[in-house]
Amino acid sequence: MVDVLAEAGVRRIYGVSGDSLNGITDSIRVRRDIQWVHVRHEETAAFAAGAEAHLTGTLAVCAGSCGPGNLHLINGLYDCHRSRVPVLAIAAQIPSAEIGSGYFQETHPEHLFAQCSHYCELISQPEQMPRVLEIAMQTAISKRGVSVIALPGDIALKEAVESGPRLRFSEPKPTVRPSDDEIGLLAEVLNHSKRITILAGAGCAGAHAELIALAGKLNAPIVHAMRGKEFVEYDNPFDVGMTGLLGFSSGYSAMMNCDLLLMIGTDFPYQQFFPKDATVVQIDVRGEQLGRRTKVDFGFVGETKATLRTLLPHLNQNQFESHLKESLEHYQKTRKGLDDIATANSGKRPIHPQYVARVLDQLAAEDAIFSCDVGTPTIWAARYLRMNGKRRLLGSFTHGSMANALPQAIGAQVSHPGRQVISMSGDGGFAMLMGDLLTLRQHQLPVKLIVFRNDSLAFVELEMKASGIVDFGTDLHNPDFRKIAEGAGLLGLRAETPDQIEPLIGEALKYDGPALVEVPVSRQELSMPPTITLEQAKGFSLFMLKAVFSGRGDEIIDLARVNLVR
Ligand SMILES: Cc1cc2nc3c(=O)[nH]c(=O)nc-3n(C[C@H](O)[C@H](O)[C@H](O)COP(=O)(O)OP(=O)(O)OC[C@H]3O[C@@H](n4cnc5c(N)ncnc54)[C@H](O)[C@@H]3O)c2cc1C
Ligand SMILES: Cc1ncc(C[n+]2csc(CCOP(=O)(O)OP(=O)(O)O)c2C)c(N)n1
Ligand SMILES: [Mg+2]
Repeated sequence: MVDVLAEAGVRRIYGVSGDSLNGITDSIRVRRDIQWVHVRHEETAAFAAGAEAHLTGTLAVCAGSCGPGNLHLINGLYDCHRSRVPVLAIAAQIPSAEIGSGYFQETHPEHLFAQCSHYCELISQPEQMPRVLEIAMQTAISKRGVSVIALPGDIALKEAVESGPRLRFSEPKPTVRPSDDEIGLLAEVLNHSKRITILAGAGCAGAHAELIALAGKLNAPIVHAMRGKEFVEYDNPFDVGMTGLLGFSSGYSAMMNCDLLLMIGTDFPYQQFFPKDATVVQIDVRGEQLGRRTKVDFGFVGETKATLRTLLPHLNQNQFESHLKESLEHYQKTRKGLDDIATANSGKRPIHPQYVARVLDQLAAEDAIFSCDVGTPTIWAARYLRMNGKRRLLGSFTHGSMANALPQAIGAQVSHPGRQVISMSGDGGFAMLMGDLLTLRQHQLPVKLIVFRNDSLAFVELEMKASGIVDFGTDLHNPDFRKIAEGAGLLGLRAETPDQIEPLIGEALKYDGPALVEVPVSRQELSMPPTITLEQAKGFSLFMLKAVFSGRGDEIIDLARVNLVR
């Protein structure tokens, strides 16, 4: 089994060992070409493998021992599967003769992982190997997502019957594009439209030049969806920002004010941000994605690069410049508005998280790899990190799980030893998988952790406020994170005032080893959506009423101070 993995280019397995995994870990122990990356929680292993797979585009592997060991993988595997990154999970199983007896640690991985995998099978005899493993790997790679093999510890210790891998071909990379007739139809629809907006997502990876050429031909502003940020936003004269609750108002209005919306490689999930009257055209490599999020008038199956390359010669130059011009002007205003709040606040507290993100963006390396926790760090990353084609951005954008940033940073750093890796952690998210701080020292991983300490589950608090609920259950009584970092053998730093942000982040980034910077940031930073719906506005006033009734009027004043009086 380990031979097959190594032959396929797998260089490491993330996991926590256990009796049922002994066969595998013992095989790894004696060889140099594959590493066992020992983490402190299996969820970390799955997120780390997902990060590696996202960054490299190739198969990454994690493992958990029987029962609770592999059960801990599950949330991370959901994230990998939903983000469509190729990950193989080895779920060790109890001794084969005990299956079905309610034995110690017995679970049924084939059932547990069915929903977060394309392929999930039990190996019950050596003759199934390497075929079942190879099917699992092929499925993870070709369908993009998770495959799981459940392997009882006793079977793993048996002698192999086959002597080596069966499959030796390289990964197939066919060209997929719409038929000539469909390209003709697509060109005709685009050639007859005036105000066109492009919504581009992660499916535009590797097609930057084609996308820019398309926008030029169509005079179309480009709005991006969050997972498309790292591939779409940079060197892009047509960029008008993101849309969605965390988006820019310019992204929102470019989508709402077009006659034709051209969706390319995106699964942007929020229906209310799609225009109601525009013609919608969608291009996606997966047919089942067409029309999933909004009504689509013309759907095409194709990879972005191949499709746009074939399409471009058929397009006429769009002559209507006003939509692009207005959208770009709107973007400049929005960008300035966001930049104006990312200030040091004349050295006074509270520290604005936007400022921290801005400084991080300015000081980070040209090819830094960032990860951001679900919660407000996702907002700051979306709005203040500048991508450039070399930088990368990891998050739990589709599954939306907290505590993703540190584990993803681990996978990024292990698989990219020379690169600067920065985790933008929430104080809630960081604490959730904080045990893996120890992994940074154990494996000498020079990850830089920036902990946005707002002493709350601030994103949830914001959601509660916006829906008119008085926030509850969101307080965090935090420890001294700097001391925890020091205790774990990291460089621990804490910024007290805005003017310490730059020097301390600079010091952490230069430090030759893992470092944590704890930054107390204001709790009540409103990350207002690009447009406030009537319901949300109502929600806010209701919140204010309820808060005043419950004697928390001081908090409203605080909220106003942070957001209005800067
Ligand atoms: C707290 C939080 C808040 C969020 N708020 C926002 C927000 O305000 N705005 C926002 O945009 N996102 C937001 N997100 C992220 C959001 O949930 C989605 O994950 C994101 O919008 C999807 O981005 P995407 O469409 O680029 O990527 P995906 O969802 O990964 O979609 C990519 C699509 O491209 C297709 N594809 C892949 N490869 C190719 C190819 N070669 N050619 C053609 N097609 C291809 C795929 O089949 C898929 O349909 C938020 C997430 C969190 C955690
Ligand atoms: C595993 C998990 N639990 C709960 C949630 C709901 N949730 C979303 S964001 C968030 C708050 C995150 O808090 P923190 O990491 O401190 O970031 P902040 O928003 O405060 O900056 C919570 C509880 C979730 N997304 N995932
Ligand atoms: Mg917090």
